[in-house]
Amino acid sequence: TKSSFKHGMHSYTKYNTWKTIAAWTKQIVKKNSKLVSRVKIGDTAEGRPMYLLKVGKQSSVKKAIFMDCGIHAREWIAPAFCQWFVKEATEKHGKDRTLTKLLNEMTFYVLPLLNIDGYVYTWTEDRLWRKNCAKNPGSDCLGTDLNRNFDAAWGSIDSSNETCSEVYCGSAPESEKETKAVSNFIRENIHSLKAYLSFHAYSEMLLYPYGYTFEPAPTHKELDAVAKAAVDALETVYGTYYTYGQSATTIYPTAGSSEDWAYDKGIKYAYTFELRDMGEYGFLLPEYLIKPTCQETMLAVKSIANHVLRTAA
Ligand code: 0X9
Ligand code: ZN
Repeated sequence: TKSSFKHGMHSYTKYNTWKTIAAWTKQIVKKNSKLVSRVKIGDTAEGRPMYLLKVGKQSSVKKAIFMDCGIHAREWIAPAFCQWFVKEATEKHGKDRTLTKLLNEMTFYVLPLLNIDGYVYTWTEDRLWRKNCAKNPGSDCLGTDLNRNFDAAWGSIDSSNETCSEVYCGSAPESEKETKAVSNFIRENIHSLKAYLSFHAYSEMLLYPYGYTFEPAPTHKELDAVAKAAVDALETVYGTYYTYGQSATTIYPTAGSSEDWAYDKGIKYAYTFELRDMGEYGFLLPEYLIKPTCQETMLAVKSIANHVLRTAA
């Protein structure tokens, strides 16, 4: 078609450019208007539109799950998963029992690419770029680590005030347009939101709050049980071994993450996924591994969503 010629052909088993992903968000709505709609939640520092896909059978207020992919620019498998999730929803609604029930009774807000400017930069300038690309006044170094910029113990642990650092936390909580857009959307929809899932790579881990303190979260027992069930489901597909646990102790302590912030806003089921692999390819996960990674991750997401549907008030 004309649009695939202009933007490059979209593929679920390849890494897509932002242009292709943006065109895809429009196409998928056009082809599945009963199940998917598109909302612009803001603009990036460089002025690109941030598109969020609302996925699920349209009806009045339902329990909702928010998913962010690609906070970190170089973690390409994360946006690939968000696209895969929407594909599965549109192809399997009415066919897969579990997914149909979930989509009928819940809304999934899928942000396929949070850090768009950074992602574009990984295609054009530096494949291993992590932060966004906002200019830092008085500095030659670009960017803030958006997963240090949320208003959760901001600036305390594993964050830097140095603009050139990979974990620069920004000039203030939510100083970045991308963080602000997500936080505003969450605040506006807080009453329906029951879960927040943040997708990263790599390490094969499922993490829950807190990252900013070694104190266990008040509901850590339930968070742990739900994580265990999700990881067990994931492992049934290819036997991929995931570890799970509190962020601060399982990976390392970090302040200002989206997961901790969402949890402190009262979103009970807040998780960070570190997708494949274990470091063999790391951020450069080859395209032939997109499909198995997404297939197994689907089972974990469905497991968490099922739990949310059954239990969250
Ligand atoms: O450092 C991060 O932001 C995440 N790891 S990554 O390698 N993808 O950069 C881990 C975040 C874990 N979540 C919390 N600490 N809350
Ligand atoms: Zn990351």
